[in-house]
Amino acid sequence: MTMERLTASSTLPADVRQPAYVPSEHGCGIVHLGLGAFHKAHQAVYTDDALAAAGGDWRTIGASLRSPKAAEELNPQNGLFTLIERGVDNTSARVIGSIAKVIAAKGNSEQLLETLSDPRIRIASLTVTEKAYGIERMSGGIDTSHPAVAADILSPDSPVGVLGILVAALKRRCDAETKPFTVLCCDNLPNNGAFVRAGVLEFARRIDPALADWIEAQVSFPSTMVDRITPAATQATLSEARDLTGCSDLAAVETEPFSQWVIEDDFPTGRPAWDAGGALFVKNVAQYENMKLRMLNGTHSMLAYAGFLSGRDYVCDVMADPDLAKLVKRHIIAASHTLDPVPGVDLNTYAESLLQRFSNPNIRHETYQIAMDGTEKLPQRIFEPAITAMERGQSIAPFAFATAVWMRYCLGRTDNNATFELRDPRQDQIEKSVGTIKSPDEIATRLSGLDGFMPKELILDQSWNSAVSSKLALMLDKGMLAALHNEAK
Ligand code: CS2
Repeated sequence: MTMERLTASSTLPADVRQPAYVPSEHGCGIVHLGLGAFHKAHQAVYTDDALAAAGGDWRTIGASLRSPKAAEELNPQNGLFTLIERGVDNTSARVIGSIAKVIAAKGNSEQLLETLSDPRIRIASLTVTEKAYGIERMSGGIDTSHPAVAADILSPDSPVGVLGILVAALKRRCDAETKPFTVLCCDNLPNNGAFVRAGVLEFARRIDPALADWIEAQVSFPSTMVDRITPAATQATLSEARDLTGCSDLAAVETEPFSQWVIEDDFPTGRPAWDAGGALFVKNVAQYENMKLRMLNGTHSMLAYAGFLSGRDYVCDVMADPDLAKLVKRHIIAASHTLDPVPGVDLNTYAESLLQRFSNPNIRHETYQIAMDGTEKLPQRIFEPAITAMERGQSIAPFAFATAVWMRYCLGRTDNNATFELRDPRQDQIEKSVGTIKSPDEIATRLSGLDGFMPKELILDQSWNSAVSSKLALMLDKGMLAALHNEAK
């Protein structure tokens, strides 16, 4: 028997929480670019809470720039989807009503631009991943070799990339003399608001300097720290959603109970009452962002490479391995020592909560998923804290180890010579630079030298280089398990 799709007219079991408002009675105030599992498990939930608590025309129109999948999954369901929360001891399901619809914008951004031109849209939020922006990390300038940036400079009126779409939409708002939307970056990047602002301004200046001046004066780009561990949805997610709701839901997602959102409160044209869902509005997000990037994400990247290369498929398997668990703890503590105090947060308690979150056996978070896009992640997660550790005279070993294990991963084969895809935007450059080279020193030198990747402070430091290459050498000589055991001693 085929089960009915989840829609606004589905009757749901009493233990499935439903929107405490009538979704169709609320207009849209947000466009979200990059509508994937993370948005559904995070911002969409805060907006659902805000609509329930304070009402308002704040539903979200999603857009996906890469694949039509999100639109195909959500539009036939009136934007509704099931959020499965998996704690250590219990699982619960909740249907979220904050998404109105999704626009599939790949290859045709006109509908999205029209939507963004509507003055009722007051926020354009983003979770497009680090690599989608086309902004150079070190200089903060736009990367004209990024395919979308290059294409959009040539055809700014029919943009395909993030910067091009934001600038073309803001141009329409400026031309129509309507107030702009606030740009809310929710990607895991330090000072993410200022980062996107710099990219948008430079892109705009290239095509229309007067527009750049208008954006500079009118548009706000608050920074945010977002956190919720959300593995990619699988068939198991969808079948559990069926069991829990009695409906077929192709858009279901699963996530952990923990959730955090810290936002710089700078929304000249208003915002939902996200604080009703527990979001924290602050003046300065930087300390929170660094805490999360260095302690959570930095450790994640280290454990993803170390775990994947030693045959651990999931983060919870990593935590069940005594050597790896020790290295995880060591990394979290070392990262915490590179931070300045974070208002209202006890870093030891935060460290403890990370260990528990990583150990949750019901969250099947693949190490291979986290390993993706290393060149986009290591600078802020590993290199920045490594420099601070160096300046403060603290041990650099945990950061050198994380770097070495990423380099080992870049060779694209396990100890048993099984090959795998790196899944990194600079995969070709990585493969070319390491080729068939065998010497660990040479591999380390070449990967450290990838253009614009590792900061000079590290490249020029003798003790850093020898720590990285000796750790890599051990992995290559003795194999991953022995190297991990040695590192964890
Ligand atoms: C992870 C993050 O895939 C990754 O790189 O480190 O997606 C992480 O799970 C989230 O930032 C948690 O909030």
